[in-house]
Amino acid sequence: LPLDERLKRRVIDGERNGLEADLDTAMAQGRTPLSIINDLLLDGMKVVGELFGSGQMQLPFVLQSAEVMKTAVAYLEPHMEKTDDDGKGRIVLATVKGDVHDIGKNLVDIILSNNGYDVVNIGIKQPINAILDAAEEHRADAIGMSGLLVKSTVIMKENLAEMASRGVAERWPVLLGGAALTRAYVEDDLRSIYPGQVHYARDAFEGLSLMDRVMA
Ligand code: B1M
Repeated sequence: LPLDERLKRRVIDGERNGLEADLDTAMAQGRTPLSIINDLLLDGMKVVGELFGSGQMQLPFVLQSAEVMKTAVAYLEPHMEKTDDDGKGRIVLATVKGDVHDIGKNLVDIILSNNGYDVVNIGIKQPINAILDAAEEHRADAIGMSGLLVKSTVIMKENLAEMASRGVAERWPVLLGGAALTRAYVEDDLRSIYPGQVHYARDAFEGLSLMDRVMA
């Protein structure tokens, strides 16, 4: 297979042997780490999602695909461009309660960290109390919640309602992202229950531009 196709295939097949060598070759050929992730590896992940969703792929294989994705991102990360900016603001990032998906959240972490933000990534399955405690403790300027399950979109709504009832909505602008969310749900439904700022980020780059806007 041609290199691009092979890298995509590695994610679909969960094949790690020789992954680093292929990543090196792709970079040597002039592909940026971000283009490898966005244009090749995430394409493979999309196929995995489709195969899993239609019952053609079982969970242990999805896990292997996720491992390839994580290994690749960790390998590429030191090669990514970083700005010299520093101290642009601090964000607490979490995957919401009940949800283990963290590849997207961790990409958001990398993109924000590489672009001058201080990211406090508290991990997966985080209840709202833990998120707010971390935001308080680290004096965060914003909170980012990720979640991929449909159930997580409901949890996000509950979290915002909780923040509103505690009167902390003005303190923390919230960024939301994840495959099950839609812009309309965030901007029409969630904004109406949250007296502070709440924004939908389609991907990690929109997350970055939103942070830039929030901190301006
Ligand atoms: Co899961 N899973 N999974 N899974 N999994 C989905 C989400 C699913 C859509 C697959 C499917 O059925 N087609 C489906 C959800 C269906 C639904 O809710 N309606 C699903 C399911 C059902 C499940 C389990 C319930 C399966 C089971 O146990 N029977 C289980 C859930 C367990 C739980 O959470 N309690 C489960 C488990 C897993 C694995 C552990 C095997 C693995 C996760 C490994 C890991 O993350 N460490 C996994 C995977 C890999 C997927 C798919 C195939 C791929 C997800 C992924 O990493 N995508 C996924 C299919 C899909 O998403 N369509 C699926 C790549 C990643 C970069 O994209 O996270 O969307 P994403 O991030 C994007 C944007 O969304 C955005 O930026 C990123 C791009 O730049 N973004 C943000 C995300 N968060 C953001 C936050 C921001 C800003 C932007 O600011 C704060």
